[in-house]
Amino acid sequence: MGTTPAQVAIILGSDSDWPVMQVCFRQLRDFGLLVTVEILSAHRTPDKLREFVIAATAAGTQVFITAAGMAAALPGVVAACTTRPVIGVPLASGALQGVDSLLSIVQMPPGVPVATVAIGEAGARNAAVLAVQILALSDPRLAEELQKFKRNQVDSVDKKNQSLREQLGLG
Ligand code: RP5
Repeated sequence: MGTTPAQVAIILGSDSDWPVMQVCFRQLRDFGLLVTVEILSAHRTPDKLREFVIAATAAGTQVFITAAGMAAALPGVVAACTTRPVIGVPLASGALQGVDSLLSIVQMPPGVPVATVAIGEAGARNAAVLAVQILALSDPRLAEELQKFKRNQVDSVDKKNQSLREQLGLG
């Protein structure tokens, strides 16, 4: 990490998670956030994972976004090592196509929450938006950007609605 700490740290269990999670990274960057990405595994590199989370928390990282597939211990371990909010993205790798990961991430014991989003790309995108919503509580610029984001979604659906109705001859 450089001298300015990342506001959001994305932690991936494996490089194989990146193709889905890059959408999360891009969405955070589009909101103008300082973001870092690390590949660290709860099972394969447990000591390094713990060291990173403790150091990033001390440096000022405000939200952790964690993504893993299969028996996904990563989000829970990160939540065990920090008091900052942790968002978990279940990924569809392995025979159970993400259901294993979803249950591993969402079923945290009381006192150690992980905000769990949908499996795969929808979850990756929502993890970024949720992180922005958390940070926007104390950042008026981000709060305004979120308003624009919502307005853009409304405009996009309006256009699709109009286009479909025209195709169907409904005016
Ligand atoms: C998890 O196991 C990773 O997050 C990944 O989704 C899955 C498979 O990892 P690789 O074998 O592709 O490294 O820990």
